[in-house]
Order: sequence, then structure tokens, then C-alpha cells
Amino acid sequence: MKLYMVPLAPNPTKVMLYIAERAALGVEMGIEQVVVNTVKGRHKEPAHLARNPFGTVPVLELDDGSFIVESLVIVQYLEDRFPHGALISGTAEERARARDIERVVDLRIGVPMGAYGHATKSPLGRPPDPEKAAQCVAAMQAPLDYLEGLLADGRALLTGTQVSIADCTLQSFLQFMRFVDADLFGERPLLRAWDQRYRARPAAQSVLRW
Ligand SMILES: N[C@@H](CCC(=O)N[C@@H](CS)C(=O)NCC(=O)O)C(=O)O
Repeated sequence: MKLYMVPLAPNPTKVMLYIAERAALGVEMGIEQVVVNTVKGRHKEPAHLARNPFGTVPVLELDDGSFIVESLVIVQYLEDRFPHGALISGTAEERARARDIERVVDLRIGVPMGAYGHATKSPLGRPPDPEKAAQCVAAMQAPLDYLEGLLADGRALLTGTQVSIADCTLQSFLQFMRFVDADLFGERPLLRAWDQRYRARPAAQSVLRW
């Protein structure tokens, strides 16, 4: 299998962190990582559009030559294909809670963080948009409070004691925020402590560059 990715971008980083966390648990998936240089616009060129008509990364190429173009579905496929030591585990209720938190992180925090980054210091050269940036910051306040509330029960990671996809997803967007010199956590000490803890993990250190 091949993962078409670019190191800074959040959605590829989410998958790269996931793969590194599984590797740390002893699961080697044999995935070659291939950089698509989005700064040079390679993701909109015919070779990449043949993999993904929407011209985004990440894309996973399967052994049969077919492609998966959504980051969360790539993760879910790898969970299904390599079920031993899967990150989404436990009872149906525990798995639902872990998925629920990941969706909140991705849709309610990651999406506005991504838009904030492109509205302030876009690596893809998009023009600054201060009004949009302010809207994004406002939109993420309630979901950031929600995460701070979850961490108040003393859990080390977002869904409990075990690393989860929610941790990978949030950290992938925080790396992008560090790249654009933005600190959007505000007065949330538990999230700040989680950030330090997560970034100290060997899997995180093997992937994160910012
Ligand atoms: N829903 C998709 C979003 C993929 C996406 O938007 N990727 C960004 C990088 S984080 C991208 O390729 N942006 C370039 C563009 O849209 O032109 C996923 O989760 O994989």
C-alpha cells in the first residue's frame, strides 16, 4: 500500500500519527509514504487527480490499485484490515464514545483550525482573511471547552488512558497551528497539559516536524 501525503497538512498527519501509533503497538502495516508537494500544486496535477478526483491528500492506494480518499475512512480501513491491537476497541459503547469525540475534534475544532490557518498564513498562498479567522476562533470555543471538560476527570488522553484517533486528529491540527504561529487554547490548562503529554510520545515525535 502507498499513502500519498504531505508532512504539514493536518489530514495526512492524522493518518501518519495513526500509523505511527499502531507501529508503536507492534503493528507494521507495510505502507510506503509518498509525498505529494501541495505547495507546488502537485495535488491538482493529472497524476494525483487520477488517484483522487477532488485533488486532496491523504490518499491510500490499496494493493489492488484502488484508492481511498477520506482520511477517517483510511484509518477505519486499516483498523479493519489489521484488527489486532486496533485503536478503536472495547465495548460498543466505548467504541461509540471514542468515535464521537473524534468527530467533535475533527468537525468542530479541526475544520475551523484548518480554515484559520489558511486565513492567516496559508502555505498554499491563499489570501489573508481576518474576518474569517475571527469567525473560526469563535466557532471553536465551545468544542475546546468540551475537551477541557472531558480532561477534568483526570484522563491522560482524550478518550481515556489509551491513545485514540481523537488524539491523532487534534494533534494533526495543532501542528498546523504551530506552523502558522497560532496558540488558540486560551485559558485551558488541561488541554495544554494533554498537548505536552501527547507530543512527548515516541510515535508523535517520529511524525511531527513543527
Ligand atoms: N475530508 C478530507 C479532506 C482532505 C483535505 O482537505 N486535505 C487537505 C490537506 S489537510 C488538502 O488536500 N488541501 C488541498 C486542497 O484542498 O486544495 C479528508 O479527511 O481526507
